Amino acid sequence: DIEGSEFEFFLLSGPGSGKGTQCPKIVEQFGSAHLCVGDLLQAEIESESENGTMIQNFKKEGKIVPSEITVKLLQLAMQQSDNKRFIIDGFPRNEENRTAFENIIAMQNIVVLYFYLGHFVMKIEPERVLFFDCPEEELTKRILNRNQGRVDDNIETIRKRLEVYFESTVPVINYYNSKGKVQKIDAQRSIDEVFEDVKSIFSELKP
Ligand code: UP5
Repeated sequence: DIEGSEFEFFLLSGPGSGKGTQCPKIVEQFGSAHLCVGDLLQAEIESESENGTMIQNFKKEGKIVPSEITVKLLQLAMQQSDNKRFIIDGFPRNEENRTAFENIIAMQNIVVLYFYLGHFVMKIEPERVLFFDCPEEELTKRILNRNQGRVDDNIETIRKRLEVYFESTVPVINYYNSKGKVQKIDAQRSIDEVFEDVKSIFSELKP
């Protein structure tokens, strides 16, 4: 349920940094809802919806799908969930995504109006942003080793995805960093070691 959600975590980092690997572990231990926008888009492709072909082409090119599509899918997934804790994986990927998402959350809040410590609070920003820090060569190596037949897991598309990441997503991470929201995790370690750090961040939150 999008109204009165307790927290949203954004997971923002390079392609292949381990977002999709860590999320199921977080869900298992902390019971949040994992919303991977890449998976929501893939479901659209597979359901052969009217936007499916266009989304597939963006993905093949490593480009960012227009916000009007991703925000709508995200909003629907949040509304359909019974959970009030969301981990949003791989989004917002550029400034346009960020402002489009903030606008829908702000609109919801105008309806709900949070009353907190005597002030009306518009909670339009995520509680925190997790950033998995990992060098480019390691990202490329991991994606090339994944071998799951993804249309974007080839060297040519990986280069484009990395370019888009540095050009468009890193500024979003920097924006949240300037607001003190970002928690950086060294992701060039084993899956279990990374999860130990993730766990300690989630353990600080109220149950
Ligand atoms: N692996 C994971 N952790 C490891 C570790 N610690 N040590 C060694 N190996 C590790 O991991 C990648 C691989 O590395 C796996 O084989 C894993 O076993 C291993 P994974 O957990 O899958 O990494 P992740 O960060 O999730 O990588 P992914 O490639 O899925 O990230 P992307 O951000 O590129 O993918 P996403 O699905 O979010 O997006 C795909 C495309 O969809 C985008 O390029 C874009 O075209 C589109 N999109 C949008 O347009 N808008 C959006 O908002 C979202 C997506």
